[in-house]
Amino acid sequence: MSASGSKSSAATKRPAPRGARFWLAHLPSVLFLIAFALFYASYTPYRVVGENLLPAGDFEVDPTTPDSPWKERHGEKTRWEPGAGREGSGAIRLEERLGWLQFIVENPRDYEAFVVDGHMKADSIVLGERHWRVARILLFFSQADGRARWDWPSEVCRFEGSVDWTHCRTGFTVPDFATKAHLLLQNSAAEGVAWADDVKLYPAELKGSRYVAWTVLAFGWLALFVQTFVSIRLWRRRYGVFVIVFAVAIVVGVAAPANSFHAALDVPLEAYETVKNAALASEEPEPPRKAPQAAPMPATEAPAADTPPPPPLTEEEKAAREAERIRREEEAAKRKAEEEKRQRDEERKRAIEREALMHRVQKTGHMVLFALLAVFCFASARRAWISRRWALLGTLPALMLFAAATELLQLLIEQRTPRVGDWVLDVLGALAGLVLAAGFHRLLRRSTPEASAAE
Ligand SMILES: [Ca+2]
Repeated sequence: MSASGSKSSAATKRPAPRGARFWLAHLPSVLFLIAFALFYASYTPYRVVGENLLPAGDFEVDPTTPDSPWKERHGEKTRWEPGAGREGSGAIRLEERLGWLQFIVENPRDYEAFVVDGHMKADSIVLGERHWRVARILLFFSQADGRARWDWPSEVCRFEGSVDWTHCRTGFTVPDFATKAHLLLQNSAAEGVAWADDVKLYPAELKGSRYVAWTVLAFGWLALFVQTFVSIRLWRRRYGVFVIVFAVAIVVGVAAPANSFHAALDVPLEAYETVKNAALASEEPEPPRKAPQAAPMPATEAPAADTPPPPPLTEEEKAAREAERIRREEEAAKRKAEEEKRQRDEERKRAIEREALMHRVQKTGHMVLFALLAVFCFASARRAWISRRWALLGTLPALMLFAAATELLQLLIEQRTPRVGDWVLDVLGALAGLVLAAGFHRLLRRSTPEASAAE
């Protein structure tokens, strides 16, 4: 079929059967991808190499006492419930809006990887205003300055609605930046209660067989798409170059480590901050300078300067001044601490906002790229004299397959995780592009009669 594909201008009169044959020829690749996905569903690249590191993860003793190795901050939201756990044992109860319990590993770099194993039960969990505001088990890493790094995979499992005890198990490679690992049981949902029980944290290593799995996938990928591109000589077709450009853009977007998005997003955000701060500085005539000036020259001494030679200070006066000085210093220190806390809170808020923004940018960008890819696939298929029906029937499954393959490709990238939800978004984007392209095509055909005569 590659021979007939290259002579598209000569063979203008045979639309539908070729479309069918074209997609049938790809059946083996499709089957391969499905088989690989099924295999990978039961495969993990992590091997447990040691004993459970978590003390009292079965919650048979209260983990919220001050001497417990577990830490929690939102006291009343995090409660030990004997009898609420699996098979009538004890469990930890986490209530809506930030009930959480944390265990910190102080030396994560001693391990190559971790495997988190645990159980969670949820009752009427309602998603909050952010995509992560649900009931979850997490393992996240923080760096030397104490900041948590959300650009590294962290989610073990998440729960919405009501579910009975559910088992989750996920592996995480320890990143180079990690100075601490945090195992977190969290309920930050808008509403609902969650329980966690039998939580374990195992030291692990990466299996050598993961390279075999990755190589097989990489070959399948090449077979599926590069072979297609070459066999139909996509680059020589009208709009074919656009198809290639957008397909490559999507693959690069998927393959790029998540923190490169953070870095890319930092540039405009920092520029915005700089401009905003500069604008604020020029509007306000140096307000912060007044406060430090007032501190060394207390206002209470001002009237004393008017009276002629000041009498020598009595002991009481000296003591009073000294007390006053200490009081001022303490006040200044308190103000400074408050200011620092405010700045830290602000920084954290900004980091959360930025994470949310990055999430939206990434998802929207992906959908837009798939819509554009769909438009040019449709245009290119039409140009190759595949009928409109086949252009639609052929392009949509091809795009769905491409989307699935890009999700699978994320298995090869340590910091990315394939998600069905992402695939659905991609397909929605492609669908929107196809509807647009087909609608536009129909409009064009109505306005140019010779085009419809060629049908
Ligand atoms: Ca238990």
